[in-house]
This record gives sequence, structure tokens and C-alpha cells, in this order.
Amino acid sequence: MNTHLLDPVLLHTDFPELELHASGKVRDVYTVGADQLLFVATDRISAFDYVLATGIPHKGRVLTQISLFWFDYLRDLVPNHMITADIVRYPEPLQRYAEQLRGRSMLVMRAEMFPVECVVRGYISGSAWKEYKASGQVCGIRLPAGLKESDQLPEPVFTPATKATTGHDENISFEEMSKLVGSEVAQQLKEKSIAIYSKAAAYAREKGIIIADTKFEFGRTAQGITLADEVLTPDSSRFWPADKYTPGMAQESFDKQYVRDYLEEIKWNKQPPAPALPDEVARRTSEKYVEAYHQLTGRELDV
Ligand code: PZK
Repeated sequence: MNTHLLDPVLLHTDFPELELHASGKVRDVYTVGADQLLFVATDRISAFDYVLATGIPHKGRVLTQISLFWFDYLRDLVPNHMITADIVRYPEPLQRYAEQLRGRSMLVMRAEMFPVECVVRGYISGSAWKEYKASGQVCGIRLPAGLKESDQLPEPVFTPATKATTGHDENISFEEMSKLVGSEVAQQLKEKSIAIYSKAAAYAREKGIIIADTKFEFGRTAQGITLADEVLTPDSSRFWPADKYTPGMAQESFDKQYVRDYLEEIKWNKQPPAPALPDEVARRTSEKYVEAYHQLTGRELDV
């Protein structure tokens, strides 16, 4: 057992002849012809809104394999954008990048994306908790009086947000969402989002994981309204270990707790440049991602 060195990480993708379609804190999306995109999850990790200088071994593969698990689990409920994650089936020009792509990428259908984040919450936390404390409502939905932080809601609520180009997503009402995508599409996205969350959260709960909330992105393809992006990962959702669930306070994150604790301990001012992590923090965080994958899917990630 190697207890001293970290496994190699991928912080930046590099496909010189491909055009970057979109990039985020963790994921990079490249154009591959008119109808297809290459979706790559790196090992980058963000905390307090910044990407840290240290990568987390296996993180990109964990995110990708969790999304693939859910795409398959949800296949009868909603079409998704995945074409293949089998790199031997990728277009020939990508073959030379097989090592960079293996396990962490998908070839996906290019979709006409709807300009809204479809957030579903089964528990009250984060920005929704702040809004509820101030107004008793979240995204214009009145919630029962007397909820405590992290309480389960009587039923999941759909709380859409706009993709802010800079800074944080902004919560919007269903009416505001309807102005952006039309009321027909808004209703369909809401119904699909709640159905997907409900099925996935019930499954995860049996495996000891509470999915407190999650964010979906949908687009339109030849298959109709299509689930895109990553789905139901620790980066797009709040995963809480069910055996430690204690309403009335903020819950520890399944995956990022060691990172947040370390950054608080060193009293980082949360301004760039974001610090590096000690190997021990990166290694223990990596183990949490790999453990989440195993707990959720029953499968071993080959490490
Ligand atoms: C698409 N994003 C969000 C931003 C990311 C992802 N299938 C698709 N077709 C067209 N566009 C997108 C997708 C998907 N998925 C998704 N931006 C464009 C995004 C930054 C990094 F990985």
C-alpha cells in the first residue's frame, strides 16, 4: 500500500485541436462536430466558491461514474444526453487522448439548453434556509411554519434559479421561470425534476445517503426534453450521510468536510489565490468520493 504519494490528478484538460464549448470550476466541455460534445470531469475541487490549487485523486472518475449510474437508473423516466462513455467508440481524433479521457468523460448529444437551473429540495438548507428564515418562503413557495435548519420538507419543492454569468445563481419564482422558457416547458421541467429527484432520493436513502437537494440542467434534443450535464453527483447535490443526520443545524458534507475544515483552520480569507491542500487532506477527501460511489452504486471504482 502506498501511503506517501498521491495518485496523479488531472487539473486541466488539453485537446489542442478541439474547440472549448463551456468550462466550469470542475468540468470542461468541448465541441466534437455539429451534434456532439465531449464532456470531461477533471479532478479539480472548489470550496467557498474557488477552485483550489490541489486536485483530488479519482474525483473526475467518481463524478462521471455516478452520473452514468443515474442515467441508467433513470432511463425509463427521462431521456439523457449520453451517447457513450466507451472511449473506443469515440471519434478517431480523440483516440490519442484515451489516457486523459478514460473513466472521466462522456460523448454527449449537443442539446439546446434551457437557461434555467432546475433545483429540487427535499430538505431545507443553504440559500433556501436563509430565504425561509427571512420570509417563510422559498422561490415564492410558502413552507410550513417552524421548520428547523436541515429539516425534511413535507414533499420535495421545485426552486428554479437562473444561471448567473458571474457569482451565484439567483433563485426565481416559477412565474419568472415561465417567462424565460414558456409556461408549458416550465411545467414539464418542474414535473420531470421532481419525479427524477424523488426516485433517486428514495434509492440513495436505502443506501444510507440523504440527497438533500440537487440541480438538474435540461436541453432539447431529437428525443425531446433531455437530461443533460452531470446528474445527482456530490458536486451538483448535497449528499449527507444518513447515520449522522441531525436536524436543527447545518449538516456535514459527505465529501468536502475535510477541505472546509482545513480552510477554516488556516483562516484563509476566501479571496484568490485559493490555497493548496496538504496531501493528507486531499487523500482523505479522495477516499470520501470513492466511498460515496461505492455506497451509492455497490460497485468498486478501480483505483
Ligand atoms: C452545456 N453546460 C453547462 C458549463 C460544464 C457544463 N448536452 C449539452 N448540449 C449543449 N450544451 C451543454 C450540454 C451539456 N451538458 C452544458 N454548458 C453547455 C456546463 C460548464 C461546464 F461541464
